[in-house]
Amino acid sequence: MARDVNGFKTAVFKAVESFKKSKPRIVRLISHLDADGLCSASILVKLFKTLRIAYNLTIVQQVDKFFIQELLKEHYKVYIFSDLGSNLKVVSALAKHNKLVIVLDHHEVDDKSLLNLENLVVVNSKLYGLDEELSGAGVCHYFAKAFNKNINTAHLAIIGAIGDLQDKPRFQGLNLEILQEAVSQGLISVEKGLNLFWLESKPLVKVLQHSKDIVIPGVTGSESSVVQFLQSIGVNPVNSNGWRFFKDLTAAEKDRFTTAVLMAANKQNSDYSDLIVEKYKILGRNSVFSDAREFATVVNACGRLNKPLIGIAACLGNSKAEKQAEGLLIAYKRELLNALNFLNTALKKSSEHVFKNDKFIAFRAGSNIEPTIIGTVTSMLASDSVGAKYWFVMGLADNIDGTVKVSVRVGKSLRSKPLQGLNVRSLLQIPVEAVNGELGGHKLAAGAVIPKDKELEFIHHSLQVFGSFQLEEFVE
Ligand SMILES: [Mn+2]
Repeated sequence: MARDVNGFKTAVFKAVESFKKSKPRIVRLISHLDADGLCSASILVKLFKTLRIAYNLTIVQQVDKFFIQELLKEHYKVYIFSDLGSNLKVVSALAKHNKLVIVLDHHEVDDKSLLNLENLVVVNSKLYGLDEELSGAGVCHYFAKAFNKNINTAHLAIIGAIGDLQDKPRFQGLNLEILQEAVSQGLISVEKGLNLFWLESKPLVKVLQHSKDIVIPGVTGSESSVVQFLQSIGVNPVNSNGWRFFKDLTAAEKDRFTTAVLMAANKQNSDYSDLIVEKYKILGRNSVFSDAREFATVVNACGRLNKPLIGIAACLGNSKAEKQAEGLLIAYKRELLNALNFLNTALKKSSEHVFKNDKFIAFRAGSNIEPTIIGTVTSMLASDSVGAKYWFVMGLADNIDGTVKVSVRVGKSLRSKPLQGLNVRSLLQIPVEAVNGELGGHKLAAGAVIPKDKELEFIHHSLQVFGSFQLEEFVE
C-alpha cells in the first residue's frame, strides 16, 4: 500500500475533534502489555494529566469479547484503545452502545466495513501504509501532539517503536520525524557506538561476557578471558569500587576499547555495519533508562510479569518505579529461562506436550508457562535449534479464564528463504476459525486465543494446515 501521511494526519485530526466534542471529564484507557503498549499508555497518561482529564487505565494482553462484556457494564462516555483494538468486530460492540470509541493502533484491521460505524474512530498507521514506520506509541504521540504540539512524548514513541523492532534495520519515515523531534526537544541524543547491549548499565566484563550481537572468538562467554582481553588493551576491568562500567572509562580508554573490540570481532563478522549501530541516549535518565533499547527491554519485562503500572511509572520518570522495574528484569530473565528449560525437557522426552511433523512443531505448555511470555518463548525457540529444524513453531499456554493463548512464529530455516507471499496469520486463521477462536498479529508473527476444550482439535488441525504448506507456491 502506498504511503499516505496526509490521510493519516487527517484521521488523527478527526479523532481529536470527536474527542473534544464529547467533552469527557474522565476517559477509559485500555492498552497492550508489551513495551509499545506501555509506552502508548504513558503518552496518553501524560496527555490527560496536562489536559486535567481523569483516566481509568487497564493493561491487557488482548481485547476479546469477554473483556468487552466487562467494559459494557461500565459507565464511561469515551474509551481509548492503544496498541490494540483493531479487532473491530469485537470492539465495535461498545460503539453500538453509544460510547465513543477511539482506536490508536498499528495492527491489522479485521473488518474494514466497520470503519464507517458511528462512534467508532480508528487511527491506524497500517491503513495508510505506515505500519512499518509508526508503532502504537507513535500513533499515540501524533494524537497527543494534536492537543499540544510541544508535549514531551517523542522519546516514549521511540522507545515503543524499538519495543516493536522498528529500529531494525533502521527507523524510517514518521519514526525518523519523531526521532528528530526528540533530538530537537533535548529528549534524546543519537550517537554511533558498539552494538553491545547493557553497555550503559552493566559492568564492562559482564557486557562482553554475555554479548550476543558482537562475538569475540575465544573471549565472549568466559569471564576470565574477558578480563585478560581488557588487560591486554590497557583497560583495567576493576577499580577500588569493583567492576568498572563503560561510562567509568577515560576517553582514551573508550577509544582503545572500541577499536580493540572491532578488530577482534571483525575477524569473524567481516561486516562493520553489525558492530557499530546508532544508539539512542535518553537525556536526563540513568542506568538502563539512559539507553532507549535497554529501556524498552525493561518496560517489556514489567508488562510480561504482570506489573505494567511499574513500567508506565518508570516511563514517566518515577525513580522508585525505576528501581522496581530493574528488579523485574532479573525476575523476567529467570522466568524465560525456566520456560525454556521446561520446553527443552519436554522436547527430549517428546512427551504429551509436543506435537510435530516435518515442517511444524507445537508446544502445549498448559499452566507451566505464563501466557504473557509464551510469545517471547516461541520466538526464542523459532530462532534457535528448534527453528532450524521446523518451518513453523507454535506455543500454547493456558490463560486464567479458560482459554488458551496461541503464538506462531516462522522458524529460522524458513526465514532464510524467499518469503514474499508468506503470511502466517492467514494460515493460522484456518484452524482458529474452525474452533471459533480469535486471531491477531502480523504476517510473520501471529497469535490467537482459543477455547481450552478445543485445544487438541486445534493442534491437530494446525499440524495439517502448517504441515502441508508448500514453499514453491510462494517463490516468485
Ligand atoms: Mn505495537
